[in-house]
Amino acid sequence: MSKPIYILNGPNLNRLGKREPEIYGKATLADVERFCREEAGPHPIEFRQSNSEAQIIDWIHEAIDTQAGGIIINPAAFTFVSIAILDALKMFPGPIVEFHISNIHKREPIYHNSLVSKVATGVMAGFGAEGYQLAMRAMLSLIEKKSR
Ligand code: CA2
Repeated sequence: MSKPIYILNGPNLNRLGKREPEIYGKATLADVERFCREEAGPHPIEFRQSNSEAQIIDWIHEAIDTQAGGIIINPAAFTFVSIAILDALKMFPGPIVEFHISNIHKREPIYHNSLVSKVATGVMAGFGAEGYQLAMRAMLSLIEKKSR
């Protein structure tokens, strides 16, 4: 049985599709979960969202303790400020894909310095909510390469 891929989403992403469609598009978080499940096929996934930093850290610990196959994480605003999430991710031995719906580098300077990028295997930004599918494809490929 393959090890599950964790898809962790940070604060405010539960509001996706309801505000600022010019930046984040019209897809809801439920649509995003569907994109991920479609791309993952039979590969098990754990799709989660929380507005709490502590909850996200606990889920990263869960991924470590259950030897998850990989983590795709959109830490949202925690990306730029959470040393605690960075420290938790450092303990995860598998592939990590940092994902952002918008191109954070095209935005205001407060969105430019990701702490999570320092530990991510790869970073994706600016492909819209559908980009989660690309992130899942990238993750499956990283897991496949690792198992060969
Ligand atoms: O582009 C992304 O995915 C972000 O991670 C989204 C974060 C932002 O802080 C990052 O810089 C880039 C913000 C998420 C806010 O979510 C909303 C959802 C619906 C409507 C408004 C905001």
